[in-house]
Amino acid sequence: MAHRWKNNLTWDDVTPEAAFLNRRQIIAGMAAGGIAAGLGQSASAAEGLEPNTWEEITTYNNFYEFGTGKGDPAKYAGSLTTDPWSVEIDGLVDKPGSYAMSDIMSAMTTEERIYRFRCVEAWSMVIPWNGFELADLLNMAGVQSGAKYVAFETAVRPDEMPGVARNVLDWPYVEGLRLDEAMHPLTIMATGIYGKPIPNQNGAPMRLVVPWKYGFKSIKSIVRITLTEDEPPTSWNKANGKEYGFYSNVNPTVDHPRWSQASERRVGGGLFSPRIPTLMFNGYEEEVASLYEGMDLSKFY
Ligand SMILES: Nc1nc2c(c(=O)[nH]1)N[C@H]1C(S)=C(S)[C@@H](COP(=O)(O)O)O[C@H]1N2
Ligand SMILES: [Mo]
Repeated sequence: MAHRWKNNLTWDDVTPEAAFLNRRQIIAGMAAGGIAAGLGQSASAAEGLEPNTWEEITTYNNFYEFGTGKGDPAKYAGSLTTDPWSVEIDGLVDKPGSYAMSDIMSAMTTEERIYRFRCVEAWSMVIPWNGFELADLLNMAGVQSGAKYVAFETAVRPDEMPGVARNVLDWPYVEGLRLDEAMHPLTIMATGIYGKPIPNQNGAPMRLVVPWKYGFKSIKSIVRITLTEDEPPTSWNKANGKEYGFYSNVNPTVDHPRWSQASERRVGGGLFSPRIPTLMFNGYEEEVASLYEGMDLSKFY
């Protein structure tokens, strides 16, 4: 299933000519008046030039089960046993049960997806994931007609996760998507980065990636996937429902109560790099806007 999405950056985008262009000039040009003239296009081209380094992607993380510091996951997640691993797929599916990760990997075809990744805290990266479409996994289990949502759950292992001793969140970390969001071709289960197995701090052996939503929707180290009729609870919404909604679509026009979401800091951009404008649906508007037709996005934040 090798879809080529217009906004799915690939290594083909990294041309010598493009690399020659001065990124700051491109961004300054956009700010000076390029916004109306197809910013999405030029922005994705300009940003696509610089996937973040392996070092940046694997040492600046949010994975509170291992601590709340950005460096904690890289320090402590090595202790997580990720092999063997199994994922319970249950609820409204034809074939509920415990699926061994090794069986999932042999059934799925992985491909590379270079996606923008935008944390609600207003930092961002460009990450070359390897993975497969969540739809393929859900279809393997057989989604029943009554299913409207998909709930996800992360492992809780106090012995291996020093962060769960503190009640910064209710454990396990849980997340959810509407079924159409889960089945969207941009939604993937990531099992690798830069062609290598995904490191524990990034959510080994399998984590969700929903590139048009804030990063906290992309739940890590998944042990359970449940098809439900009702909207499932989600960790950050439970912790602070005024600040974090169920949808959490990247939206530069809907600010977080405590900070602006209009721009973001690209990790690794350097001390003097300008903040870059945040794009509607993180730059995937053309692909996903129709999912939210008629919805008030400031209400369903
Ligand atoms: N289980 C679990 N999943 C999680 C988190 C977490 O704390 N626990 N943090 C989320 C947040 S806030 C972000 S921004 C991303 C960070 O992914 P990364 O470390 O691979 O960049 O993971 C998300 N998934
Ligand atoms: Mo985040």
